[in-house]
Amino acid sequence: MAFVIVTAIIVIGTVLWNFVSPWWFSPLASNWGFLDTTILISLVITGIAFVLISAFILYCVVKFPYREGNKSEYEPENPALELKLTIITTIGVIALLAPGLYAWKLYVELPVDALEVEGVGQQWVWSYRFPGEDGVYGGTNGRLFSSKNTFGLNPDDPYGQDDILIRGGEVHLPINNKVVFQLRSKDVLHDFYVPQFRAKMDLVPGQQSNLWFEPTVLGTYEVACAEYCGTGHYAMRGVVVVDTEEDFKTWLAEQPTFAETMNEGANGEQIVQTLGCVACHSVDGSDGIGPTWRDTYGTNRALTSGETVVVDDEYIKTSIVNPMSQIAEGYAPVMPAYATLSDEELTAISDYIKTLSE
Ligand SMILES: [Cu+2]
Repeated sequence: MAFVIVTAIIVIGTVLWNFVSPWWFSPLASNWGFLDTTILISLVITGIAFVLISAFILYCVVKFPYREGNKSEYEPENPALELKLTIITTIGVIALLAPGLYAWKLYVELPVDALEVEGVGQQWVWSYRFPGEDGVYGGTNGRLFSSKNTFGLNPDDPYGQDDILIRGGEVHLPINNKVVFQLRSKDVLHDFYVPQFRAKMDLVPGQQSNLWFEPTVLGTYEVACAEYCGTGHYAMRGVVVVDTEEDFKTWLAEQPTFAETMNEGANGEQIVQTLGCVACHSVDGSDGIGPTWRDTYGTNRALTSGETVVVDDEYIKTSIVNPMSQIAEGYAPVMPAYATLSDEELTAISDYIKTLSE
């Protein structure tokens, strides 16, 4: 009897939890309400199956308890019952699958009249590219990636010159406008996910994946990488700001084109944002995967080798080019080497870190 009572409480509690739980969908801010409906249909169908099967088990426990001399009947075939169960199960499976397949069809059919944005993921930062005035993206090639040309754009491609580059992790989108994201990754698997938009897509190195949605509520939303991508995965965050059409246009006009970024001098703050250094090294003093940069220039640093060194230009530059040669005490040896940075760029980074100690 105790089994029946405890099981009944668990079943009733599980069902009730779905109604009182504080963990529900975040407020919807896109056209993908149908995805919520699909999840709810699955929840209701599996919920009904769960309750019915649990009730059947409890009924059997009560109705057929063990008694001396009782014997169970041997009944290997029961065509009528098998037919009934097959029909019910088939209807259940169809009801579970059909809404999902329909949603997937809508999801993978890209709208033609949409605004196009390219989303680029790398450990552990997001960046974006708009095709610019001509509406055509310039060609890219993985071999062209550098600390300056972080999108790997072909500098000789006329279509690429006006491409608008968003390097700081914050992208703006106009409200009530369909947006197609073309996603690519520079290193490992990532996943572009804004919970309020519901839409979600993997970024796969070496290929392009697509995602579309229509933002329907003004506001600021967090992009969270939803595919484990290394030590700094938790810090791979970005921001999507949904603007009015007018605000969006003003914002877009202020962003640099590819041609402009290729002509600009080395800017330390820009470089560390573009390379994603700030995912691990905070500028506000908080501790991260690596040491913070706030108020560290000129201080002493203990290394795992037992030595103590002064944080100066030399130490900073060596740490970037050859991080394994001097690991700070208390931190894991996980920093990638940035050996392709020019001396001008290294100096710019060091100068930037220096300004954080003044
Ligand atoms: Cu990631």
